[in-house]
Amino acid sequence: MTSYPAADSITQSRALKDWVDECARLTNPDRIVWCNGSEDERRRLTAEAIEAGVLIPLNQEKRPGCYLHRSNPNDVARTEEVTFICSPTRAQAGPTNNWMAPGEAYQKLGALLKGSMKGRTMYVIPYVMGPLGSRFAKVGVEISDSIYVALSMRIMTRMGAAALEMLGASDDFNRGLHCTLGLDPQKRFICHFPQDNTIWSVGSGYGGNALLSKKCFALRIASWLGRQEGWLAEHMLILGLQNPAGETRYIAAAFPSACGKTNLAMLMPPAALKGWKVFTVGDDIAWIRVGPDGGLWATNPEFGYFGVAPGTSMKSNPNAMRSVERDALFTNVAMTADGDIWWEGMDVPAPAGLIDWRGRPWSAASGEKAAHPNSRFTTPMANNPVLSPHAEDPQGVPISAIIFGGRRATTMPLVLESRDWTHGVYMGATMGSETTAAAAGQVGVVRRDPMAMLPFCGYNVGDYLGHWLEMRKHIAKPPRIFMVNWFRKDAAGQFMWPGYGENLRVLKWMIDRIHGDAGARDTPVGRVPNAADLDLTGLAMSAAQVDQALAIDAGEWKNEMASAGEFFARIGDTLPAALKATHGEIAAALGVDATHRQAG
Ligand code: GTP
Ligand code: SPV
Ligand code: MN
Repeated sequence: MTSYPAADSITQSRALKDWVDECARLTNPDRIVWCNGSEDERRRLTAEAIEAGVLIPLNQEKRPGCYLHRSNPNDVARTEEVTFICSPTRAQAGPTNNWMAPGEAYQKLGALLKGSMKGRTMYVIPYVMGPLGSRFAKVGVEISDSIYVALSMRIMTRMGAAALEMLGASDDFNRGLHCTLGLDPQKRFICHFPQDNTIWSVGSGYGGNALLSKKCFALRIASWLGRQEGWLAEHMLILGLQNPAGETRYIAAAFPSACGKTNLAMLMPPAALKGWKVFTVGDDIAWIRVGPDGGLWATNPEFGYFGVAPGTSMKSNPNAMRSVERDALFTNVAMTADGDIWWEGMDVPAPAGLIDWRGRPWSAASGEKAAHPNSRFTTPMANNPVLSPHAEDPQGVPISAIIFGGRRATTMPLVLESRDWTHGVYMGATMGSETTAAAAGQVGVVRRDPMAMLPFCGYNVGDYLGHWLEMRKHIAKPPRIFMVNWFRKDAAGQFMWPGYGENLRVLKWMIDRIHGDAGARDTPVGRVPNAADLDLTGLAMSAAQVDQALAIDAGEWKNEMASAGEFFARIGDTLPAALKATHGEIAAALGVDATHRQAG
């Protein structure tokens, strides 16, 4: 097998060279290509991907540098049931993760990987997560036989020479080995070895399964590193909110997959709220540390966005639409007759001659979606017209508020403020949300998704919640914690709240609660504004309608408490006592039994 260029001319890390050799001996590729992240390399790989039918050029006049990828129809979302945490013991993975013994996993996947790259190219993809030169930053190297992965990684991460420079002669890097294995669902396993800083992923080419920098490293492995090292790796967007006086405050928000992070991070303020601006620091992942001032500081470890396409329009998220005007990869969207893109909820009628996400002619009469519900765009964050000037700040940004939020048709009010850190952690810990198309399986089922990390926590969830509580001791100036729900529905099944840009009104209330004098009423489950406490200037909704979105329904909360209680029981021994106590106090205040589901 040949290597371009020779490893010795590229890296001083003996450990890296040895590991690449080891992977090559196992998988037996025809050639090894070390990626350097250059523009020349992008052109070359793109041409090869087009030649191989992996990428389809879009209309280069309308969308310069943009390409379409159609995935195997059996490989369109993360697959949680074949995702494993391979810690030494089952207890370390905890009750919410699939566990496989490390020896068994290495053996099982090793057998699948044996000779698996014969006839193929092995890409060695070094990357940095976090701003260059930052104490937050970490190096990873992904080895993959997928040219789509290589091209995506150069958008999503700081890929190539910069990573090898940061690594130097060190052996401290995440080792990610990925092989597509013909995309056979029977051979699909995503295995994490936190104790070895290693990920082995086989049988899938899909985003979160295959771009190992993202959920695998920056959340599952990093959450575990964060516990060892005293910081937090979270499934959170980070935004800067600038008021008319020009002061900017930063907010981090955790919502489950396909529940609104990218949209909130790029929010376009409503015209009626003059002088307010939102800037994006990150749209999916936050690495958070205690800063020298005793507050929490956050960075976005990524370099691009892997965003949900359907529902994105010039009306709902104009900044996202502008971010995909050039140099974007689209996966599983529909293609127009003139080589442009289209998806449901783009707010332009489906043009004639549309080709669906599988490459077949589409007609509205088919009753099928033209774009896959989990179709996505991959685009450099530099394309974002409202990218924060601090998005690459090595120090990160100081966090004033943390938000947890789910997709809930009932129960959860538009916004809820916690009483203190422990109550806020309780809110995050008991969060529920309806499942979405971002993961394979049934859509629309409410499940407990603590801190939006259920599929992404790399260790025992009880210990994870304990780590959140423990962090408080090191934070002299803790951010305030809130809960939101943009997705509550009325009796007719319509969203009660218009969402998107209008969500700014809720963020403004939060900042006014922290730094100003906005009002709220106390309830057993937290503090809630009355409609009169929110700035509703220019909003086409009556105060009564807003109050409906803010209502706390005792009957709904009885079920909510029971469901949270069941989840806590499932966590078992490792559940922190303080959270159990908070649960009991709230249940008592609501006058309900804390452990058993109520009839009706
Ligand atoms: P991941 O990338 O999977 O982590 O998703 P995400 O949390 O970034 O979700 P995203 O912002 O892409 O939104 C997912 C879907 O929710 C899209 O179809 C959006 O149009 C829709 N959505 C986002 N914000 C709102 C909102 O405020 N109200 C309503 N009704 N829908 C929203
Ligand atoms: C999510 O599912 O939360 C995503 C997409 O952000 S993926 O990268 O596939 O995890
Ligand atoms: Mn996500």
